[in-house]
Amino acid sequence: MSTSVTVDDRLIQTLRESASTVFLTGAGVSAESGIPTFRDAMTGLWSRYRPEELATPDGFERDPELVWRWYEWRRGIVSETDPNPGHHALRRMQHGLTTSLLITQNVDGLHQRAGSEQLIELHGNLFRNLCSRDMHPVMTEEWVPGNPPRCPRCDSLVRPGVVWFGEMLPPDAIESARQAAMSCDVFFSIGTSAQVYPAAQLAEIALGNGATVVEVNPEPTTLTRYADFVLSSPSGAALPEIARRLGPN
Ligand code: BJW
Repeated sequence: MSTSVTVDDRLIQTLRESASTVFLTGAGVSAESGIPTFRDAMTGLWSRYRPEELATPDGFERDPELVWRWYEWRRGIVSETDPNPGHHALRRMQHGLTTSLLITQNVDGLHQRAGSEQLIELHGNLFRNLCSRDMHPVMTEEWVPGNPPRCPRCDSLVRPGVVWFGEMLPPDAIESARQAAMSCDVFFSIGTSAQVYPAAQLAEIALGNGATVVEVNPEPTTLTRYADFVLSSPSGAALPEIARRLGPN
């Protein structure tokens, strides 16, 4: 990545002194792997597809095949990508910090593939499936591509294991994320438009509890004016530079 990024010395010092650091990531972190974001004006998924048709329980009830095929298409995109320098830098930064937690809204599994460990997935994972009746996990091997399969236990339709609009986030995940945001010294908001709740509330919680808030995003968001440090660069450039400045690990 050739973009040059300047990282404030005070941010590096604050990070070195931080007893607990939280990283919240969104779709922008995976953009440089070639995965479309949701809300970017020209390239985001929601500029081409209607969220209420594809990412709601009602949409799935109306047209399960359409929804299933859309998720199959997205699984295909993700399967052909790799973690980018931003994902790898996050893993290195986590190894170098005293205590840290990575909270992601992403469903692509790229943080895990980059080797990140202390990780919470708030919105599920594209590569898991659930029974649409009682949401128990269903293994994925036996169906014809393109059609939503049936649950082997109860014959209900199988659905993607992601959190749609109007659905609750996994209670343990959001509770742990809130606790971490409440008690951290430094909170990073990386590659997210900060528009979707309750994930967007985490930065507000951290701010309210006096954490140093850092935003990494080439575009301004509603959080920008409240952040202590803003790196207006792609995460694939900014995060490796922060990791480099923090030192070898
Ligand atoms: C870069 C970059 C680079 C680009 N480097 N950066 C009315 C009806 C129903 C619900 C609601 C309602 N009003 C409010 C709600 C609540 C709703 C909500 O927040 N809606 C708002 C949109 C208004 N939330 C929910 O429904 C949540 N559940 C809930 O609240 O339960 C309680 C409840 C129950 C019943 C009723 C009401 C409340 C669930 C939210 C689930 C979100 N699901 C999705 C889809 C997941 C599955 C899938 O992938 O298909 O999650 S939506 C989508 O948005 C996805 C993302 O995780 C999420 C956040 O998006 P993100 O990551 O911020 O991406 P973008 O595209 O928005 O931003 C990318 C950013 O990257 C941009 O800023 C770029 O500039 C930047 N960028 N390149 C760094 N290289």
